Amino acid sequence: MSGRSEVRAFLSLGGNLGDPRQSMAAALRIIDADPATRVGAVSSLYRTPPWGDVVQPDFLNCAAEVQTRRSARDLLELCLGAERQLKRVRTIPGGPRLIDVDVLSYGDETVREEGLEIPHPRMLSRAFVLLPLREIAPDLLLEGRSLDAWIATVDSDGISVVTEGGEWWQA
Ligand code: PH2
Ligand code: MG
Ligand code: MG
Repeated sequence: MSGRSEVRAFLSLGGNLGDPRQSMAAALRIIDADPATRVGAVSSLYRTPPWGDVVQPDFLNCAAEVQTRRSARDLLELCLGAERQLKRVRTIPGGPRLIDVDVLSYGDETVREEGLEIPHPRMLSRAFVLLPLREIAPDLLLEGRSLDAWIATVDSDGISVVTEGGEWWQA
């Protein structure tokens, strides 16, 4: 792993049970403590209405940039390990959760494997992913279009910033 050069990846974090701010901060600290990965820019913390068909509380969401020498699969494992360490239990698909850490992109690679799809297949239709991501990567192109262009196609109603700036996760 040490021979591999660094790749810039983007993560989406969220949660709507317990203390999601603490869980998201703890997840980012776990990821940053990995010897092959460091957390770069982190977005403000956003409150977002639940997306999808499950009736559930509002979420907190953010986006984070990481630089990593892990492969895409190993980066996902790091994120899932952080979820496990924070005692995430998987119940209803798309339902309430303490913490969710998704890999949105990994360099400019496309991966379509069992359990690992990068870019994340549903990110382009989700304002709770796109708004935080634009804050830290305003020039990122997804499928050749800017985040501004994608955001113009989604419903951003009800989304607000609860903690401005990218420092909220640091101890
Ligand atoms: N995650 C989901 C389902 N719905 N809605 C919001 N606002 N934020 C999320 O992180 C979220 C969701 C499943 O991953
Ligand atoms: Mg998710
Ligand atoms: Mg997930």
